[in-house]
Amino acid sequence: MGIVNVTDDSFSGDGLKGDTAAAIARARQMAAQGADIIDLGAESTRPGAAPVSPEQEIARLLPVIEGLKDLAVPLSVDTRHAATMRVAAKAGAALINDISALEGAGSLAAAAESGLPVVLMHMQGEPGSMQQAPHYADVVAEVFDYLRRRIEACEAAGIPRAKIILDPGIGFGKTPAHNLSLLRATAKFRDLGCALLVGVSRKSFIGAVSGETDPTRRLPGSLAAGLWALSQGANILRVHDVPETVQAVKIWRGIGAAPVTDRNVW
Ligand code: 9MG
Repeated sequence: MGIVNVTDDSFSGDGLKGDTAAAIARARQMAAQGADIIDLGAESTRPGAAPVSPEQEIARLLPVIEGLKDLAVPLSVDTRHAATMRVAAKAGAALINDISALEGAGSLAAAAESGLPVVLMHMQGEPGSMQQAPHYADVVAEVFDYLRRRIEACEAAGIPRAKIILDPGIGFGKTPAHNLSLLRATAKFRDLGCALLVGVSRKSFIGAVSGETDPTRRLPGSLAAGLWALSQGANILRVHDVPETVQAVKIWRGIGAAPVTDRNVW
């Protein structure tokens, strides 16, 4: 899943500041480079970021979705707003990616009516303040339990489990240690019976562990964490660096697909 941020800013330095033509070009480039999904977002989720109104969000996203109508790769819309979900679904979006796991007013109903698959992500707090004092007694158990309850809420609203993709929300109200614990436990989230999405690309825990302060220089750490997640059962990686990730995944898959015999194992 390639990330296209039509935001004023972005923690990773890739915000396209509402530039429709640049967002369309970036999405087409990512599709040509091998992305299977393009995630379009118009609200920065950088820690400390201010919220965006649904009207602003729609004004930024709709022309981009319309400009990509002919793209063979499905579009995901990254939004917490029911109004945006409705407009995006009508315009042709194929997936709803909600960092608030459809907790917003009317979001469960809007997503259910759309019939689209949904990404339910865990976040402690709000983007504006979530990194001030993240706290858990047991981060894996709490995130697992939260996602289980959100699956139940979705099913009650008419969204079947088969259309639900879960995401532990790396970096959303979590310390570096919380993020590492969640990644270590990736396989456990498969017990919930849904596909898994993981977003580690350029995130601050990679900086905390490696010492790399510039997010645009965190590709090696992003690939290491992403391949770990895939090896533990994740199905989708949300990434900024599409061609590099596609190459890494091809090699990872090739190794996994090779027949293992006592002749070719050294
Ligand atoms: C919008 N956004 C930013 N980071 C994300 C992540 O890790 N997962 C999902 N689903 N969305 C994200």
